[in-house]
Amino acid sequence: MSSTEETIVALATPPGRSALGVVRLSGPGCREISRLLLGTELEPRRATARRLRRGEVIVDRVVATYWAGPVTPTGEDLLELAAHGSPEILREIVSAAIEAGARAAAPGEFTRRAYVNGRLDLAQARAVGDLIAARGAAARSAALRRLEGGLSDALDEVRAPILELLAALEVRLDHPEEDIAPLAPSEADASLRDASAGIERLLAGYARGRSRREGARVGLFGSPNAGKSSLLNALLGRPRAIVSSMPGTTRDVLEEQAELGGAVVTLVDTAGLREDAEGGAEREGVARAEGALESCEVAVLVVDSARAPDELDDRTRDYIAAAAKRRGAALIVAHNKSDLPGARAEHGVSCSALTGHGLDALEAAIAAAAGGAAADEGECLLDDARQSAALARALAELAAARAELAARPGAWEDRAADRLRRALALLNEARGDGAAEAVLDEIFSKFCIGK
Ligand SMILES: Nc1nc2c(ncn2[C@@H]2O[C@H](COP(=O)(O)OP(=O)(O)OP(=O)(O)O)[C@@H](O)[C@H]2O)c(=O)[nH]1
Ligand SMILES: [Mg+2]
Repeated sequence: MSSTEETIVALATPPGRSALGVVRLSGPGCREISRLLLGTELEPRRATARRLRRGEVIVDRVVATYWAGPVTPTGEDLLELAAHGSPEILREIVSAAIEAGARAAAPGEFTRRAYVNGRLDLAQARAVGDLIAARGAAARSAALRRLEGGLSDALDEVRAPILELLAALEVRLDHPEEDIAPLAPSEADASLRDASAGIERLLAGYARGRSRREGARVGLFGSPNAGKSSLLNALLGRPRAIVSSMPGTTRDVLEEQAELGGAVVTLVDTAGLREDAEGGAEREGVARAEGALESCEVAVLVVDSARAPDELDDRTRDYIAAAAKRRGAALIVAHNKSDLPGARAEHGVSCSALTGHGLDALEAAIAAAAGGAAADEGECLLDDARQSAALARALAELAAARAELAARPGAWEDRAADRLRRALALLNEARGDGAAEAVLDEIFSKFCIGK
């Protein structure tokens, strides 16, 4: 679909009224089209203010910049027209460009051309989409790191020992007459271990990467009236959930996305847990809260710190703590209502949904548990299911190669080389080299037009 013979055009800024709007063109026709629309030759890389015409009609006064390919973001000639941000003007400019020989770009086509022309690899191209879609500072910086090639570099690092080992094997297999000394199995094993460890590190970052993008689920649990809904509202900064002094107010599970301490999370408010829940709706609410506990990465146990816990509170606390432990979820205890006289806080965070006291600390504790902590800033992240599946299969191939080595130390080269070739192909697949057209279509169709 993306014949690079064609010049494409699209609005690069969001539709609607704004101070400026940018129309972007990429392809071999940029120079000619700029001459037709602006009546002049543009000097490359120099922003020039000109009147833009559609036929005889002046559409707007624009700032036009032309870049000559191939050292441009798309790898082709590129033309950017910054106009006044009126939808009518911008539509006119796109129409004028089409009349002058461009065609409307498909979603993601600019980025796709960058990929086809070797300006970005597929991991980077995906990162462009992620960067634009990213909510929260952590997701943004992870996407930016991938755009800068962090993941590609990490994959190169993993590939290096495999390539080296394969080359050493192949020269021996292809030239048996040369009488080269056989490879020491222990050395080969060390290379394989190296590469495997690198892949394992990338895979370990996957779960965290995904929760960064989609947001970890953070559930608020506890006894009725502890202030779960009040805390949800306080963390969101708006009255999303109904709050009342009646225990058993919240009946359903309520979910809202929020950005806490740089991490995107999905906050989940639940019904207060109690065994003697009255009536169908409240019992159903308790059942749903228990269900929500099964899907959260972080459980916040909210307790009313101004009230001495009774036996039911203790059982609720134990139940939540046990469920969190069983699932490997982080547990944070929020001692709410710290503003009330007699409020006590043992281990955990002391806070008040009412006054806002301690909410910063609670946010920070949630963000750290949700994996958005600044501690792992430098880590390269893998957050795509397809890439992680390819890496997992590559890891299995390396394990199989090591098994060959262990099983037949005298005659392992041939079969191990086969495994290594497959592992390399899978690593290339993770990187997106030679991705099938259908895969590209799927990836780029998720982009908006103009990207
Ligand atoms: N003084 C004080 N009151 C609070 C605080 N947080 C909540 N409350 C009050 O406690 C009562 C219960 O609050 P909710 O947020 O509805 O409690 P909940 O845990 O969602 O209750 P259920 O949905 O019934 O399980 C309300 O009257 C709130 O105004 C707080 O930090 N300080
Ligand atoms: Mg509630």
